[in-house]
Amino acid sequence: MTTDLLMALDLLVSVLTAATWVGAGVTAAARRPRTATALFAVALVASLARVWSVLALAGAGWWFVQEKITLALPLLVAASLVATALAGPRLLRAARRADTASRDAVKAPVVVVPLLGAGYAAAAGIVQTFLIGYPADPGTALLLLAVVAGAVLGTWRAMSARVPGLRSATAATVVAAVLGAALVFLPSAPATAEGSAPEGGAAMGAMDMGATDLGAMDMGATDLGAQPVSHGHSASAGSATGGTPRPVTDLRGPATPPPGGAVRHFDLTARMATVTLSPGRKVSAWTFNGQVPGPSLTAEQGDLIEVRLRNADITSGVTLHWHGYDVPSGEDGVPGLTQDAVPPGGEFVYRFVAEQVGTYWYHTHEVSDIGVRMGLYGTLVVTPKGAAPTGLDLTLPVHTLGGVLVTGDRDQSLVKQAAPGTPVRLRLINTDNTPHRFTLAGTPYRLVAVDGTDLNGPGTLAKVGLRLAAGGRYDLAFTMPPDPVVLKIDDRADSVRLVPEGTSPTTAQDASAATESPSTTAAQGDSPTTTQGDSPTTALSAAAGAGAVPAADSQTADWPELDLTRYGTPAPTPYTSRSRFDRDFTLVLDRGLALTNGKPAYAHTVNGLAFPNIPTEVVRDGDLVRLTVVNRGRDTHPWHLHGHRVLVLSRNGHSVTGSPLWLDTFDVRPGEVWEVAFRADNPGLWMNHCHNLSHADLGMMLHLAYQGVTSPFHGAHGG
Ligand SMILES: [Cu+2]
Repeated sequence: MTTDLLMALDLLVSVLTAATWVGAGVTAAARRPRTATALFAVALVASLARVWSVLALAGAGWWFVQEKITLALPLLVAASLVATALAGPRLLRAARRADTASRDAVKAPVVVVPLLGAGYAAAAGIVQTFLIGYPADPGTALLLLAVVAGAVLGTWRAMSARVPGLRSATAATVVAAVLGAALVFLPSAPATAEGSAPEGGAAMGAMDMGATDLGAMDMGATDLGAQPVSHGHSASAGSATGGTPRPVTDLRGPATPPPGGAVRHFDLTARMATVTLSPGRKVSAWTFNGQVPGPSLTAEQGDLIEVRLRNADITSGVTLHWHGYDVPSGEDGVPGLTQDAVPPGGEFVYRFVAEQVGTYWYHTHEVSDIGVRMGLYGTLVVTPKGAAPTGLDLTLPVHTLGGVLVTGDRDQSLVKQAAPGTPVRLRLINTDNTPHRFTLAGTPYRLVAVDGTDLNGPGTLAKVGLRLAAGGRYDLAFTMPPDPVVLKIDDRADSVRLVPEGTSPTTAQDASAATESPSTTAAQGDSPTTTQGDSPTTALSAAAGAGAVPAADSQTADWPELDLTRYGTPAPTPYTSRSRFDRDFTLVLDRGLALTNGKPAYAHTVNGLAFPNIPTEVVRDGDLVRLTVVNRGRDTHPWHLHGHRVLVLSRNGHSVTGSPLWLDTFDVRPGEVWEVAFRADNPGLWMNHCHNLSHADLGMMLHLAYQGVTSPFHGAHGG
């Protein structure tokens, strides 16, 4: 059973447990001994099932059960035993007789209070998991115990005029509550995470491994309510132990290209504009140069990319972050950390050498949840020196703009002609907050690159679904067959339709929807013939006239999802899960009550905390770093580290058996555990965050700081 399923099952069992204990108590109070006894029996079975489900979940790792094993389960077991001992015999006796006297007997406090108490204890465990999550600490444990004790005392007092020892019990409860609240809410000293000591092997699912990590996590737990550790504080903490402090503003790209490289200059102006997605469908957007996506930036490897960003009228400010591109830290575009956001009327010039070949994208990082959603993004494609793409090379950013799925700059099917035999490359970019599923029908193909990095020995694919994480990129390559090829997104309408040259694309759209390389062989489509208000579905059925894809291929929803960790062939990597790591960080992702930007919120948390209270991860230049990311929640978290690509070591304890996987964004689904590694070889101050930007906005981000690098910026929130 998957961890996700076990988590759901455990939740179901815990709800059943709480409901049946409370039900038994309520029916006993209502003088219905038979119903109460039946519910009591179910509650006992449910409680035992809860013990089983928690222990089963523990097999996935300590992170998934820490608060359950240290508090919820002991509390439930103790309360169930008390209820069984006190209420059990009386219920059974009354159920057998069922006369008035025994009916009256089961409404006595000695029966009702323990039954309800077990229900409160079970409910407390659920509340703890949802509101606090990982990790449980002594403060929250005391608070929870106080709440349960208070509820039991209150119930007892309501049922009986005389409760023995009420005063001292109440006093103890109040003391526990105050002590717990003090532990939870009083600030402790700010902290940075230095990473736990190297552990050697990477055995998964072992309890001792989790227990080791717990030691490191305690630091985070006691940090709740601490002052922000970021915005320069983290950096100065690092510099205290490092060499000469270096401001991040010194870590900039060169002014001139390396020998043989050209300067690729681009001007981007952020401004509000209305964009047309299809005839009749206009959307107001935040744009670069009046268009969404922004201008397509292209360069050859070794060129100097120089981008002058101006802000016309985006009042919240704007920056440029180069997603997946390992630029110098001062060019990374994180407001409040590497620069100040560019205000209306302001400008900022970014310069960096195009060292990485492949498919990337750029977007604003100021109030990025809104900014990117509104359209402040574009594509960046770098090709090898002197090897301009041949054939048809399409860059296809996929985005939800104004509630409509847009491929390139259109919400309609894009139709292209290509001569059979033409090499085709489709560069898929997910600029949304959630994953998209791509299918390609009509031809076998290869997934040749992920997040800009070529895969090793990618095999031929057909009839599979490709799930692309938010922020991620896939490059698909194939040779144009004599029949049409169809790319679908989320198994809905045709997104891109390639038809053999000579076929009449009767309903072809304007071919400008995607970025096209200069060498493309595709012909321009006819002028749009669709009428206003055409839905994508209509466009699909109309476009079907351009040549039929075999009927069997149209049911793409059934196609299995490609497992990237098993695709392609292995190749040597500079480090493996058996390497000795200088730093070891664990990020447990969850939801819970936490302060984010000074306000209490039901936040997306990392180790129980939210930005900016999550300890900054500190590394030294040259460190080999292992990052373990655990998802305890019910949302998918596309994890994204700036400035470095990471090598996937394992997912859910299984090593990568296919091509080495170098990613800049990896989708950590509910219940998953990812181990990734990277070499700290790009000094600076970096964001390490969930690329579901609404999650990041609700606290799910932290900083990774190199020792000795400082930031003069204290302004914006860095999101
Ligand atoms: Cu997330």
